[in-house]
Amino acid sequence: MRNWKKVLVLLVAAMMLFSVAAFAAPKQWVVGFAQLGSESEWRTADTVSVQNAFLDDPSFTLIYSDAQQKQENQIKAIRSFIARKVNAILFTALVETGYGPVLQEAANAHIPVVMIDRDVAKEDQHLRMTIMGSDFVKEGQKAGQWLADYLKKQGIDDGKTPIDIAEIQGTTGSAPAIERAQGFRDISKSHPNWNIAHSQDGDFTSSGGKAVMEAFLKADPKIQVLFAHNDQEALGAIQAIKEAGLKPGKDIITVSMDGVKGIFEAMVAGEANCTVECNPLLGPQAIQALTDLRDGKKLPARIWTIEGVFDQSNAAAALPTRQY
Ligand code: GYE
Repeated sequence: MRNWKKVLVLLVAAMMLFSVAAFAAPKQWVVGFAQLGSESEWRTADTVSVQNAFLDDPSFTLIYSDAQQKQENQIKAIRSFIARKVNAILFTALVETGYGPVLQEAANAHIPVVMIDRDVAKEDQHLRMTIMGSDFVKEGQKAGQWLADYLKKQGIDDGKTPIDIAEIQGTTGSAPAIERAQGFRDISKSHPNWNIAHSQDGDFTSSGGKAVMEAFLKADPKIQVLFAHNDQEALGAIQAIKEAGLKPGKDIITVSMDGVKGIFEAMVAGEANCTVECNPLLGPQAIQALTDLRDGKKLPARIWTIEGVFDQSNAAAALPTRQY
């Protein structure tokens, strides 16, 4: 009889422990990530950051999809996530428009969509939970402000003589291309002698940047400044400038965005002038947002990333600490 009681007590204790453990263990979530492609060092760092954050948290399983910079592939990927009844979708929109119907399908299936890096257009933003990433308008303004300060310090800009600027834009219709262009113009409009003489899409790639810069240089030998929407395009353009027999960083001043290692090396070599940081290491933020969502917490409408500006004055010191 006594033994019976002991067994019973032990059994009840074990059951209690088990139920506490079952209660404490987070619910397993499957999350689909509709990434847009692998067009730049930045994108690779971003993808790896998300994948590593998922590996670090076994309560989440990641289904990863690379759309190879094609919108229709992204739409297909999101539809397949819905069909698989994932718990949530992480989504980086290649361009801002054209995702309304598929986002509506996710909403109808009660699958929350969390944007990471590039957002969708205003009219579709009610169909996603939140957006995490950079302030692209501010990045454009930082680039313009750096340029204004630099030209002044170098005695290049007297406020009257025209300054010929070439702009290599990011993928047409994408949030960073639209907003970086806008931010830069917020600053350039108070410099009437700045002339954005050329502006073309380099698709955020090095080969795109090189081809666009080659065409610019053929058409116009007076270009003094290159403003590229990402470092990858700037690195391609630097190549084109060198091949044209000019010195990048001297004959043509460069300013671009991201802060990838390649541009730091170019700055240290004197071949690039400035990069405005855009942090791709969004994985931990993504996991945090998904955890909050799973716990039933309300997500903030916008999760910002904090970033700096680097030029030849601090590039060498910062290079060893760069993580991407
Ligand atoms: O600047 C660029 C990438 O969306 C912020 O996309 C991102 C941009 C980044 O290809 O390198």
